[in-house]
Amino acid sequence: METLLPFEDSTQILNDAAALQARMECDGFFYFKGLLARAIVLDLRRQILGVCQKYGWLSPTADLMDAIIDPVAANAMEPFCGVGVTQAAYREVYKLEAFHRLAQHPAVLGLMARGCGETVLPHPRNIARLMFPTKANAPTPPHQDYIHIQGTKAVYTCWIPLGDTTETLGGLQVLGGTHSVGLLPVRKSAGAGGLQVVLDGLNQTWSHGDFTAGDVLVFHSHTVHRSVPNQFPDRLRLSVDYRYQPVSLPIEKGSLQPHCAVAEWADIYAGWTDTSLQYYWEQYALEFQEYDRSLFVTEPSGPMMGGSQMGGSQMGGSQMGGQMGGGQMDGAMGGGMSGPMGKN
Ligand SMILES: O=C(O)CCC(=O)C(=O)O
Repeated sequence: METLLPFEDSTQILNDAAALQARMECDGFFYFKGLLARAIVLDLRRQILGVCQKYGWLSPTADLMDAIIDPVAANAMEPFCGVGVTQAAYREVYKLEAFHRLAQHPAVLGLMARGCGETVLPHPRNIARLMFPTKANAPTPPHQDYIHIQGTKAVYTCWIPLGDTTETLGGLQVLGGTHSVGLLPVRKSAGAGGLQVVLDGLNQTWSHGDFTAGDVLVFHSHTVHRSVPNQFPDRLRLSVDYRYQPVSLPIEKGSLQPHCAVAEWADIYAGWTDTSLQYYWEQYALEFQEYDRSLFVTEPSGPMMGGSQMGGSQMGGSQMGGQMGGGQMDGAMGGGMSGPMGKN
């Protein structure tokens, strides 16, 4: 049975590294109300919506910032790699300097450095989600990010809604405490990532709430999370997923590549004003960890979980893994955390 618990705002402990680490150790996530200035988030929203407008997927009569879709045009598009729009449009979004700059906003980097207790490495493989409420874009199923990202389990996702995002619009929910249960079995599923964890027997108290522009949700790579269905037939949900880890821990090489090979870095960086946002990871002597395919085994789909019932795909590993950020698939590590926000 599922129950819901409202997000608790962690702003009071924002500058307290020990308290942040203790909360992550206990809950596997934290939520900050208004961590970012609304204007910065809305500026990126405007730029991304500008791309959608160019492709004709938004209503020509509505205010751009309301993100009202043109249903005929939106339903005709074929979304790429779980991001909600075509590869060509995603490439344009991926080239936006502001999209990558937000990942390195001082408020986010400071928070992640305090949580990690050492220099933090933002993964350059940032992800934008332009979730048009179309048949092709199913909600993101409950999953753990680690299977897609690997390297170290001490990878943390910052999920940032680009605009006010009520649950009716399809926000994110997290299952607190699941960072300590180890990697759960998976089944194929519709939605970004193409896999859902099997939650049988687990306490399902989902933390949830409405987000406003500027809010940030941070969770451990083992923490189960999901999006909820967008109930608006005509409104687009926009968000970004950014990942961070302690620089001293191993990383899987794919985390340093553009998401889903949407373009080359040289092409993405063309015309940027801030070169410090480019190739910044090359300053570190990183330890690399091979992607582990050996433990990826999907369980048979249960009732209501199969791809066809949910309109899901029958994709193979590399296609599915890429959608959540992993260039590849699979992987497993034991549960539990150690050290600041979990150090391995
Ligand atoms: O925004 C979504 O629908 C999925 C986000 C997600 O799963 C993540 O950030 O890891």
